[in-house]
Amino acid sequence: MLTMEDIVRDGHPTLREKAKKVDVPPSSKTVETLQKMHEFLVNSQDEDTAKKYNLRPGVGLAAPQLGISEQLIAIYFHYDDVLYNYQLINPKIISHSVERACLAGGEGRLSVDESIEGYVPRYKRITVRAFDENGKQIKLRLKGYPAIVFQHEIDHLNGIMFYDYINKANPLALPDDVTIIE
Ligand code: UDB
Repeated sequence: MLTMEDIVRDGHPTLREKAKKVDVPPSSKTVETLQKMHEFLVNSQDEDTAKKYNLRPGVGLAAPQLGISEQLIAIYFHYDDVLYNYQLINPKIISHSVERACLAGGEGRLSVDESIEGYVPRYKRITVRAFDENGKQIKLRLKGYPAIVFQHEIDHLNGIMFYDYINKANPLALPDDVTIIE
């Protein structure tokens, strides 16, 4: 199983690279990597397992966070009684709203130990095209918190960090018309 030791720290070069596209249908190696990423998220949200291995409860993980420069993400969380459980290959935002949204408490990241304060404005609604772990093409429409999690993970595939979006002069400055998600 993966633990925090498998997650690269901020400053690791892979986090700033553009991750490579992955072959579809996926190789058994790719399927295995996705499965491990999924398992890490599930373990991290299980109280006993998280305590035992000192895991921070994660909602999403991107392959570059494991030092693997490939376009793979895993997502696992419940929101509004809906389970968002995805293992995606080559995910891409194909359209988005003009409207923005951000989390009231800002964003953290598994690769960043210390907390970095500030609003991270993102698109309020996105449409994502990707392949699932079976190599089937899928299209997802997301809004609000789920849209933010997907944008956070897809950014990792493009070498982008959440703190790149924070207004350096005034981290709590907000552009107009941004919905704040509590
Ligand atoms: C996370 N977890 O996984 F609202 F039970 C964060 C970390 C960085 C704190 C581990 C998280 O937000 N968990 C969470 C949130 C809840 C309720 C709950 C657990 N990520 C994903 C990540 O680092 N991927 O690269 C950071 C999130 C910040 C906003 C979107 C993703």
